[in-house]
Amino acid sequence: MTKVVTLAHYYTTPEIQEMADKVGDSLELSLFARDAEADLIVFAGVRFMAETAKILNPQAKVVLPDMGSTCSLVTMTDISRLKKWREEHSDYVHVAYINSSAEHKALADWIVTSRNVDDIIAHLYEQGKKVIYSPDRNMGAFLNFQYGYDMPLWDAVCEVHDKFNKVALDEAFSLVSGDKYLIAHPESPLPVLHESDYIGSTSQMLNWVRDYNGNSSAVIFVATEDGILYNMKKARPDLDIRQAPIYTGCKCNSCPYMKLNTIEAVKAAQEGRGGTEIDYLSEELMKEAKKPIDRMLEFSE
Ligand code: CIZ
Ligand code: SF4
Repeated sequence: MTKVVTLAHYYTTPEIQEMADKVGDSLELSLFARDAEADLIVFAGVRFMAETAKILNPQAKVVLPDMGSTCSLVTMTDISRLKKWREEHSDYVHVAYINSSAEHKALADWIVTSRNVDDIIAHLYEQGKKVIYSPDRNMGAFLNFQYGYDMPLWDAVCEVHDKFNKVALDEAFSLVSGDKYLIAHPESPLPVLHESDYIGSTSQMLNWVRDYNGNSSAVIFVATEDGILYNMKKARPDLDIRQAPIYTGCKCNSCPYMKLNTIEAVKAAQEGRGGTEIDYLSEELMKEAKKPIDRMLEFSE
């Protein structure tokens, strides 16, 4: 019998999360995939995550339910331009966010996630290194601001987080008379991060909500993809947790790529009659892409 393991990212719909053996953020799911004893891993997330899973567990058959599940951080990054940028900064250490293609990772010295990026870059600066950061411009701008770095940044954004804005937030805040909090993912623009009470990865934001022990009538606004609200509300049904607004009537804090993981597409992948196998990465590419990931894991684990 084929042993199937289904992984779902927090940004998929509640129905998809219910179909999964494990729900998590991109790093947690990749590590789970690495250690999974499965014949088939169905990765209900986006393509760069399924590629990372394949790089970490090349023996496994990894299937993405819908190959359209890309990410704007990937599609906004032209690899030949990135190569040139890397060459122009040959005396720098290239740190790349895990939200990047396998080709992108192969051009990096370190991979980071939103959970370990602060510590890894601080470690490099302590060693007197100069650092370039790709692909997320918002995250890079935040790190430069927060720590006084001057890292040259690649110019790509998450099309979901980049839409959060201070005007809509201020309007929403003005309608709440009592206590209010904003928690945000660092892929959000700097003016939004300046307004935030807490900035963290998806799992860290979830933990913040879980552990919240302030005024129980406070409103908690969340600036990240809307899928996570399901887990937050499940963890703390007693709290008033709301999506941070983008602009009136807009539901655009939903990632269109994550939402391609429909019930039908995931079911078809689980039954071996649908989805696309991640089998297009050459051994050489996987080897090169794995080096900066291993460096991160050695540092963080
Ligand atoms: O924006 C994303 O895709 C994120 C935050 C993924 C993750 O789990 O780190
Ligand atoms: Fe990419 Fe943004 Fe979607 Fe995450 S939420 S997969 S960063 S487009």
